[in-house]
Amino acid sequence: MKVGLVGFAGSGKTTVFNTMTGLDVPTGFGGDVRLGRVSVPDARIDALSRIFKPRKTTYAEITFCDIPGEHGADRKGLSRKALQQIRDQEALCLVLRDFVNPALESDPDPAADLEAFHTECVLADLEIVERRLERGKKEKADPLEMAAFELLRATLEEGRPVRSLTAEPLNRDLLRGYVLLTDRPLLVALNRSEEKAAEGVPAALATRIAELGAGALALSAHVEAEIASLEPADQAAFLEDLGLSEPALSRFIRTAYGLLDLISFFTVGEDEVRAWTIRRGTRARQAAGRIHSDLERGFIRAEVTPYEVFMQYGSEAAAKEAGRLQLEGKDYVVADGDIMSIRFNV
Ligand SMILES: Nc1nc2c(ncn2[C@@H]2O[C@H](COP(=O)(O)OP(=O)(O)OP(=O)(O)O)[C@@H](O)[C@H]2O)c(=O)[nH]1
Ligand SMILES: [Mg+2]
Repeated sequence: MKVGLVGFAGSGKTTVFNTMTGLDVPTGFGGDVRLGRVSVPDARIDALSRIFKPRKTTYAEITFCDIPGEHGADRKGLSRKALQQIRDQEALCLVLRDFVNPALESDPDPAADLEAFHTECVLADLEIVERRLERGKKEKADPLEMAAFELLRATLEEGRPVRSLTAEPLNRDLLRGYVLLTDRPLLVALNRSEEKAAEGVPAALATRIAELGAGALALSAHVEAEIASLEPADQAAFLEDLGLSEPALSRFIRTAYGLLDLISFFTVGEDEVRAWTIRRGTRARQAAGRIHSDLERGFIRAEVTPYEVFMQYGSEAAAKEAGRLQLEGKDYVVADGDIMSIRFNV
């Protein structure tokens, strides 16, 4: 599950990446593509951990990929290499610069950068779509597939992202094997100067981002880096001074996690309180397989206590007494926040 940090040179991607991962990749222009695993902050895991006082607490994780922006050119075009790096990602976080970067001549213009990035992605997708249509004509390809690609072409020619098409007009099964950038989930992070750290995304920009079917949030990478470097006790006071309730980074990571359609189920006990990552819609038996293949193979049933129910009764035993423990079979669709015990036999 890879989330790519993308955007133009000097927008603050590496600064965000370092702060999230605790790594120390050099900032400033260029560099290599870097991967870093990031814990997904989850207040539910914190609460469960306070109750069980386990030896180990494990959060869900996602991988972020820091992709260097391109330099040297005034034009905002993306090279083949950059496009390939971006295509490797399952979801995209576009970091827009909204601070004065002394190393860059141009003033910040996040709205223009958003349009430039979107246009690049539309053009890259159009190229793929047109090539498929052309080849399809020669091959007498499946008419349903060709109709889907015609729809893609019309959508892209209007400058609209493929992600704006719902499953009803567009059957994505027909697009297997094609990577369309404007169909990737997109989160736009407005990287603001320190003074504007607590201000949200300006209305006009927020509207445009919503139009593109993307999520939006504002942060100041410098401020986030500073927060991360403080002792936990000092963090709260610093956040309060800034008028923030939590680090924007926590929200950023959680939003990226949700963007991938990922949810967590939990296992609890004195040894470990742990979040496990699954795609929304995963059934109990496959979910058990995330923990161990034996649990999937020998699956008998899952004992499920939804997080809210657990907190209401204070323990699995009390929830069970109240008749709120769910006994579920292999086809049960696991919900976000389910606390699970798997019964199995191998
Ligand atoms: N004032 C201010 N400067 C920032 C902020 N975020 C990043 N910078 C600075 O901007 C410069 C570029 O930041 P990077 O994180 O390297 O940017 P990048 O997007 O990774 O750049 P490339 O990898 O070259 O595309 C560095 O000097 C950072 O210190 C911010 O929120 N405020
Ligand atoms: Mg960088």
